[in-house]
Amino acid sequence: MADAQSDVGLIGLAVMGQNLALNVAEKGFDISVFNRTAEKTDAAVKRAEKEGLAARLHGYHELRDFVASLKRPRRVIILVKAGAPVDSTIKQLTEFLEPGDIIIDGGNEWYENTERRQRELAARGIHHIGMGVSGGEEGARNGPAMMPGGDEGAYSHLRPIVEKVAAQTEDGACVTYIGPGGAGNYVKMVHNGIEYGDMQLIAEAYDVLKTVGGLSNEELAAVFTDWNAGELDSFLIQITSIIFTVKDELADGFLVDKILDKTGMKGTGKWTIQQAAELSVAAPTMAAALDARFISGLKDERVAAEAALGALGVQPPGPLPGVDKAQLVQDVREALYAAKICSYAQGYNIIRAKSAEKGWGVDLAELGRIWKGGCIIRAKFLDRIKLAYQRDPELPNLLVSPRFGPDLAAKQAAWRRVVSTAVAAGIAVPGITGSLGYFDSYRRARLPANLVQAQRDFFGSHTYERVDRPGWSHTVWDSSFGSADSITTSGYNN
Ligand code: 2AM
Repeated sequence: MADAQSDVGLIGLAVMGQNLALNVAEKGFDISVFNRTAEKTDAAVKRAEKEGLAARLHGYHELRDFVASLKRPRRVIILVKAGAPVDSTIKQLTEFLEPGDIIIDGGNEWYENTERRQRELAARGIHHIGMGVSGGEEGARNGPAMMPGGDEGAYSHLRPIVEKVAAQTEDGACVTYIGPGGAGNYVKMVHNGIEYGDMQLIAEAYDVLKTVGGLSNEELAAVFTDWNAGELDSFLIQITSIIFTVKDELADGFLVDKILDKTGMKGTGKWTIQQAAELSVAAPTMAAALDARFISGLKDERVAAEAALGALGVQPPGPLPGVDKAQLVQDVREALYAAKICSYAQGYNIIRAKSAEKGWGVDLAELGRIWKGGCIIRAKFLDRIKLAYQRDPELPNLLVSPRFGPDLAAKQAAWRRVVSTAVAAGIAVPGITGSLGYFDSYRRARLPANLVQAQRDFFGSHTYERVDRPGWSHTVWDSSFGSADSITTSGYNN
């Protein structure tokens, strides 16, 4: 194929890349594809033939030919492993690119790597867009949510393609320009942190219903199916309801019960919590989800601890006698929803803080809109988040939005009952509890932080502010602990 004719190119033909390439072809664009290992290119071409898309998907074994097949400005999506493989792919690719061409990295890349590449490539007139893609393999094939960040002018060349390739909702395509620099990767990272939180909250709900309520898998499937018809309507609740119905093919029983209780992870959740700490933004629900994954990894230690502490009378949790199952199911549903609102509030506040620090101008309402479809956290309630930020773009916290405050007020009794029940039964619900602690801290005008300030001043002369007069004070709380000679001094500046 000598004539430049493809609308877009894609490098990296693992499953996500193959699926995205087929999706692009299906939407009526010509796409050239390339992979380091040629067999995957051939496999992608074979799949395109099978799916009736061979006329639009063109495989290349040489990078030079691949680039030559693209219309200018060339748009090349790369979906290779994040980190060094992206650098080496860009290095090889840029040998054949020209000023004005656009590289789009669709991987889960650390945002600062994207910003470094943007600077390096800008020196050669090449644009680089970091575009988070969510939706898993199925989303890539049928319509993911996409979060592109970088030069807005370069994005305008990409927009007609991604707006067709993205998932579609009644509210438009699940893609929007996120902001300059690494904003797109950053928002995708927090999306994944929110996803960690959602999955942990659902797992805790499952644990309480199963362990305290004694619900069978059939009952759990019915409960989650019912929940998915209401305010909890979401992809993760839906797939959870299906998981409970799947029988084990190798033995009797359900597959879910045969799966080892050790959670894997790839890093975006950890990055989110590191960022929360960097920005001094509280994110206890997502942090609980991350901690839960760490502890889940200690399977052998947990088995030994259960035996050792069991011998001392610390018994594993079990069903509570006389529990009202219907009430428990209703309470857990409300607790899950309330806890989820708090988790999203944390995620949105991380993005808000970073956007302010970097001057990205991220539109939080738009994130609610594009996450309504395609991505793993897609959920009905994201529409309400969109409306909350449309109504007040400066909203300090979703908890005080007129859209969510009343929900939290209405659900707090059930939420507290679930936490009490779980704690009494000895079931860890750190996500649901973390959310409640977040709510209970944020909603109080006065916290016990006055005592912490007193302690800091006592042992470190860190000074404190008073509630009744301006300025900073220091007190010698007990002269036997220090040598300062004045009792109170003002004007400290810590
Ligand atoms: P491969 O098929 O040749 O291994 C996911 O691993 C994708 O990233 C695959 O398409 C893989 O190509 C690609 N990939 C991983 N490391 C790479 C590298 N250093 N250079 C180019 N592509 C790489």
